[in-house]
Amino acid sequence: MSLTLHFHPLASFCWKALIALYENGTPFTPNSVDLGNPAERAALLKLWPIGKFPVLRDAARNRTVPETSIIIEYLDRYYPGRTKFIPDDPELALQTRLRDRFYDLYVHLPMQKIMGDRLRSGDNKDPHGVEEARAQLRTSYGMIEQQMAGAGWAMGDDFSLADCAALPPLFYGNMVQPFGSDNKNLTAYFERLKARPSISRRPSRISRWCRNEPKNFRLVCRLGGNSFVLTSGSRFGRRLSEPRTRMWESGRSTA
Ligand SMILES: N[C@@H](CCC(=O)N[C@@H](CS)C(=O)NCC(=O)O)C(=O)O
Repeated sequence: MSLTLHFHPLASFCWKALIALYENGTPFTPNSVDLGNPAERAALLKLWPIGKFPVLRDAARNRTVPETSIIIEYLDRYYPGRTKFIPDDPELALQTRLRDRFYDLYVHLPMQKIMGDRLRSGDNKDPHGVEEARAQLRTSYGMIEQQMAGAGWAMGDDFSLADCAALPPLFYGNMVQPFGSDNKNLTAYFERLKARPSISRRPSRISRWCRNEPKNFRLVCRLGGNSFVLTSGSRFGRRLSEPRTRMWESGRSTA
């Protein structure tokens, strides 16, 4: 198998790439990266010194591809399938990329800001930044409400890159800044996304964590024979000083 995805099964941006791979049944080897393991972290940094995942490695073409939007465009070009993530029509392609940017920059990043702040210790909290992020999410939800006035996908009839980008931040976003009663179209779109087979394959047990707003939590998720544990002691917020070593814990599962 030529493709390897270096990722973590609970990381929201990793879901975006996974959705694209599952969507077309593209064969790949999953390599879950435990950032708390110095050797695994060093291996990821060697591939992509920025140190963020997912990263796609294509042995057949000797290419290392970081950044989810680029990974999905790469898959579209070199490993095409039934779902075409970026339309051929240049104008539609531009609009699709714009929606993708919208979801990454104006839904995903503010969601990460709020989520990350919850896990920071008292001294390091950033209430002003969190309030800005909440305001951004409310604005973005309002825009999606207008965009999704009809049924269907972000770009209309065809599932695309924009939908891959939409699900992960909406999933966590709804948890940290719940959709309002005036977000009916957004809520309906979110339900359609969750029902899509490529999406319902993501780690199922995570929904349990989401229902119980995590202050003290322990989330266990199984994927491909590995079990992963995320606890309230794993602090996103300390990640600038000592963080990566604490973010995720993983271990072999016998189940
Ligand atoms: N722009 C990147 C964002 C990737 C990203 O933020 N990944 C997060 C996981 S959701 C990560 O690597 N976090 C670990 C860290 O920052 O140490 C993309 O689209 O791939």
